[in-house]
Amino acid sequence: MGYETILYEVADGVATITLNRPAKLNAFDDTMIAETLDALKAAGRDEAARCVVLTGAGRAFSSGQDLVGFERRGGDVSIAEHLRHGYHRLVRQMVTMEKPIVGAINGVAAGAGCGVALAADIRIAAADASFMLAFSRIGLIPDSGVNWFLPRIIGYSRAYEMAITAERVPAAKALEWGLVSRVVPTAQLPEIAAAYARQLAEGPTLAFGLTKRAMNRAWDTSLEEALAYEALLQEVAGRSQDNVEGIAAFLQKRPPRFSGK
Ligand code: LHQ
Repeated sequence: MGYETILYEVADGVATITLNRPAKLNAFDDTMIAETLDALKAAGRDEAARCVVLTGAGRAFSSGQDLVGFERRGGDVSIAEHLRHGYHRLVRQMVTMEKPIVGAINGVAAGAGCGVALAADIRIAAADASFMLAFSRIGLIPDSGVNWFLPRIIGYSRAYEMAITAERVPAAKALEWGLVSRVVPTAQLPEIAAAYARQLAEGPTLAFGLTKRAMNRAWDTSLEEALAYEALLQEVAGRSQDNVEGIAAFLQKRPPRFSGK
């Protein structure tokens, strides 16, 4: 696919999306927002893609909104409209697509770049990576879903402090706070994230997708509703080829060969 601002490839069951404006630390302009959304949708549709890796080229994951491009449009631009048409669709697509998304956080994730990193299901960070809610430095509030994701992941007080101080949270602290699952040597991040994603791509993709749906729904429901919904989805998982294969493999004492269906 002919993208200008991202790289997209599907190999070994993994769709890799690389934000690719390294001279601007992968700041999001309109094209990069649209292309990332398009690539996520393509990965969602592609049966050959059973896991997604989202990462950045160069030394940053993403520095958030491209402030140069944005500022040049003048004062009459509606930020709300920009958010609704851009980041909201991106973040919603990430949360609703029923395949695991691994954020390979290779460097700083700032502003909306942090929002996009938080919308991934699992984050693996390079030792040099950091997370920064840069918004307050320019007199804004967190957006692109940060207010929803971050307190849920690290708790309100840490999230609020990150927002009002705009200080960088380094990878080691992010690990301690549960913001990332693993920290790996920077040079090895692409290889480690790819190997991990390949392993996930061999899993029961349908069940992985339904799990994502069940957990995301459960944030906003009562226990009773969550129990009812998981029973409904388990009925679907229980009729999958992978459930038959998983049980057969267990009984035959061999590793399962999941098709994702
Ligand atoms: C950039 C950017 C950038 C353009 C680095 N844009 N060029 C939503 C809707 C509408 C409006 C506003 O916002 C939003 C959501 C948001 O995302 S708000 C938050 C926007 N992001 C920021 O405020 C972060 C701005 N960047 C920084 O604070 C620093 O660049 C960080 C801390 C990320 C990295 O610092 P350094 O490692 O020291 O790198 P640097 O500052 O030297 O940047 C390298 C180059 O990248 C530099 O260009 P140059 O031509 O001088 O080499 C920067 O101008 C450019 N760049 N971020 N967001």
